[in-house]
Amino acid sequence: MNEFDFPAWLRVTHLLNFFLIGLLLRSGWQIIATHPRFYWRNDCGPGTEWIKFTKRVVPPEEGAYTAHDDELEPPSWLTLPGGRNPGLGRHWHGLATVLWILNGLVYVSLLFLTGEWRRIVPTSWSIFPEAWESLKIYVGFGIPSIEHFTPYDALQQLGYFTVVFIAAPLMIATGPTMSPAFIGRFPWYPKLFGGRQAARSIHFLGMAFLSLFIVVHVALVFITHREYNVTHMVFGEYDPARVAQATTIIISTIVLVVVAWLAISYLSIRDRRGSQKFLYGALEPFRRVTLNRLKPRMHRASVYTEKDISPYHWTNGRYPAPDESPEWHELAAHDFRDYELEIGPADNPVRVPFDRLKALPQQEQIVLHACMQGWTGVAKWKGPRVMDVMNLVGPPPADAKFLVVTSFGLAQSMSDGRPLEPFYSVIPIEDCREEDSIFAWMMNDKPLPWTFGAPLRLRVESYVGYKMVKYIRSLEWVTDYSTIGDGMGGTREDSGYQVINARI
Ligand SMILES: Nc1nc2c(c(=O)[nH]1)N[C@H]1C(S)=C(S)[C@@H](COP(=O)(O)O)O[C@H]1N2
Ligand SMILES: [Mo]
Repeated sequence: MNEFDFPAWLRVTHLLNFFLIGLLLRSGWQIIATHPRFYWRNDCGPGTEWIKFTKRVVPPEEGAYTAHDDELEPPSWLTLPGGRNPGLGRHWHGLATVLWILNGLVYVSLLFLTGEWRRIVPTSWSIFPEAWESLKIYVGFGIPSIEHFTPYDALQQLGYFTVVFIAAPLMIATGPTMSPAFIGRFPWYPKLFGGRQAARSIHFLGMAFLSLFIVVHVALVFITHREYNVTHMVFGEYDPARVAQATTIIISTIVLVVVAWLAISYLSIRDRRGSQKFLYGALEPFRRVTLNRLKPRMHRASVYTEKDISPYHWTNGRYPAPDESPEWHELAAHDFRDYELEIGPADNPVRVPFDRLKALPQQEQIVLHACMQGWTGVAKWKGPRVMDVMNLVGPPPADAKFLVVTSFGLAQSMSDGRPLEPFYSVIPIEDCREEDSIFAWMMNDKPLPWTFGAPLRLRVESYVGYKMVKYIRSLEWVTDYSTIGDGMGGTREDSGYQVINARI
């Protein structure tokens, strides 16, 4: 019927694409479940969603209901890996993205190198009237006759073109707006899409379009001239004698792929620590040549202004309950006037009075806070720089590699169910030196509210939110963190299986 064949590379990349898209969609849904609301504005204020997948109502008072409380628990047959595992979902999304892009590059390169691009790139404007004719036939539950398939009919060709050259690039372009490391280096980037939440919404709409496409596409393969499609897909050529065989092969392949998707979910849940380490290891080489090379910039402050400050800012991590930290409540009762920051080893720290921190040079920054769950908020933070505070007790020891920041507040859960330990995070020394790494004690021109980390909280703007410890009790330089907690570099890494001490 036409000069196009279905070479092996096309059939293989097509199958791989199917498998990888499944991983992308399912891990993407996992990420959505951690904050099942979509917005156009960066504030993410309650009631400003344009679509949401939860019936829960967010009380207007900040901190009364945390993002953690809002998380859904999707089943493992639906999402990757399922349950409350946003950390692993994000890891899988990252790995599937890398593999899907590599596979896509191979496909598109070969498409152009072999001249096969004409199969999906329309070369005449007549595609539009022809597609309109096709549409009329499909809508009337008819099928365009086989001469119109070169190798696809006009409507399908337009559909494939849109998927490969418009939707896929848009997904790739909006993805990095959800990486704090990327927007730390290119703070202006999300503005191209109308802001971080608008980009997230576009990414969601792209997902919805691709999902719909997949359903229609698979249906059409079996409905329109099935004998041509199935034999082409499997054998690369039309063979009326082998239609049944091709159909069986396709259906069993689909079943195998679905089983593989499910197996990956259940295996990840069964060994979460193993999956975390495996996925971290698999992605690290790619991070090394991409995100890890991005040195954050200081001009972030110029991207957001006073008028961008969010009227409502989501929270995670409540202030300590009275029985969790009587000490914190005692300090809070006196407006933290007696607060002393402990710097150094736990058995012999230097106690730095709050006033000395306030007497250091102060830095103010209006920035976008991005929680890895998906919500964002803009606020103005003020406080001394991390290195200035640390230098109060002398220069870092020669072997200092990481700063351990520990909270008065406790973790929400522990990986092995042991009694809750204080929330903490490990920050590499080079990130402490970043210009806008500060210990904030002011938020939006007022002393830090209880909910947002009083009396002192960390801000490292190129990080996802979970590294920014609130209610800071103590700081300590270490050379190695493998003996602290579960040894993964922080509470969220230990018990949330988040990415291990890397920029994401
Ligand atoms: N002590 C403590 N600090 C914490 C947390 C926590 O649970 N406890 N949660 C972290 C997470 S996941 C995020 S997104 C930010 C939220 O900061 P915010 O509540 O000021 O918006 O705090 C981080 N710091
Ligand atoms: Mo977070």
